[in-house]
Amino acid sequence: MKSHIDNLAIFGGPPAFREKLHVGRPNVGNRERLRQRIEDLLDRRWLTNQGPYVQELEGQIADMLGVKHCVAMCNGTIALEIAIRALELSGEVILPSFTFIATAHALQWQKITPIFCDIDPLTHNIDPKRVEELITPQTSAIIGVHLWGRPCDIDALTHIARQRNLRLLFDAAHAFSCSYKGRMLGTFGDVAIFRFHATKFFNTFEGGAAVSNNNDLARKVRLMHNFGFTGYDEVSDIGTNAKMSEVAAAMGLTSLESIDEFIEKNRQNYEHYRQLLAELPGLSLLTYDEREKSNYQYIVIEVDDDLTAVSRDLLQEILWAENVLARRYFYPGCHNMEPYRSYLPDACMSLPNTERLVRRVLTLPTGTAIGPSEVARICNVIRFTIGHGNEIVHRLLQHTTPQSLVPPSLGLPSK
Ligand code: T4K
Repeated sequence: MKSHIDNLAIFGGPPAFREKLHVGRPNVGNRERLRQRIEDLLDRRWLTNQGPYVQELEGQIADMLGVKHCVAMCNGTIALEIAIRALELSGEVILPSFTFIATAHALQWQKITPIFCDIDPLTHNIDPKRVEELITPQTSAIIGVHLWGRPCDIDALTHIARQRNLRLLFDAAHAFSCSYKGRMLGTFGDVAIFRFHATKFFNTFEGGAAVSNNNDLARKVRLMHNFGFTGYDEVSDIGTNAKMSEVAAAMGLTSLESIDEFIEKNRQNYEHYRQLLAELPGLSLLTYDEREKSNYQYIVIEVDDDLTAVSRDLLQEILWAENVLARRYFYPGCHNMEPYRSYLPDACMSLPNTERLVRRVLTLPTGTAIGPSEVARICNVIRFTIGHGNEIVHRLLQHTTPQSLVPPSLGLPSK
């Protein structure tokens, strides 16, 4: 435990953790069940192409969410690209800039212009009031991202989409097993996308899915994810290869059996963080609505350097030195990354809340790989750092330039 600033690893003290602590280590369910399933699929010699495990997984996900159709795919990005194509989107699509770059790239990849919309600073989600201002005759759709698993203002977005005759998609990459007004996310809009990447609380190694209640759309998505084949020798539409493999589905079925356990572990970690980070000046923890179903897979803090001497970036440097690999998701915002930065150089002017938030947010480790003792040690470093902010900054100023306040030796990654 840190009791003096010399104990901080940034000043040469021993790091709080010997091993690096990642934000999201993969959750692994019952290994024996996974091994059995892998043996079965090997015995069957059916490894991909809509095999029995993929079909079973699609059925279980559709039942769990209460949605008519689920098409499992090899990752979330291609699921989004296919949904965009199946909806025949064109021109411009409105989406938040405060999201993972894949949401914007899925549009640009298909020569559709992403129009970045500002967020509500309280929810971190797309602000419907700003959406309305961005609609032009070229607009074909809105993509809402349920960031951190917390739902967008679905009612307002649905209203706008209906009134302006726009398609409505949801990037629900973070929101598997979460609800909005008691109804599961995935059942709203024309289509929703989930992602089951290794670092998500529910994973299929790599994977994703498109879910929809629209029969025609679902049929089209299914065709497109398998080259457009309607039979061995017949192709009815342009398509690609986005199929999920049987081994990925085996992992998914095994993960589903432990999903309640994973969520409970995340919830416990979240509760510990909530208690241990309470009442720190300039630091707030993003909370989940207890009335909704949440997966609690992101521990998100905001650092307000008007109220504390320690900036978000300095706190991250200090945590990295302690081997706590806290992440600045989704810094610096899609509009500040290429190719968008070059052809939308003034985008930052219309995204003041996004610009502010990308400088404040930090995500902390959670998942089944960590428990109360790790959370306590992480929070000890954070509380100590905030409590001794002036002293730490003063010490750093003696050794570094005031512009950076960050010792270059730590070499944080650029993303
Ligand atoms: N839409 C949204 C809103 C998204 O957030 C994402 C993905 C997508 C769409 C696209 O879906 P996919 O096409 O990916 O299905 C991670 C994920 O790679 C990325 O997929 C995800 N968003 C994003 C939020 O987080 P990073 O930058 O954290 O790096 P990564 O994947 O290297 O992993 C994070 C840490 O986890 C690492 O530091 C090490 C550890 N790790 C990672 C892997 C892969 C492990 O311990 N084991 C592992 O197997 O992006």
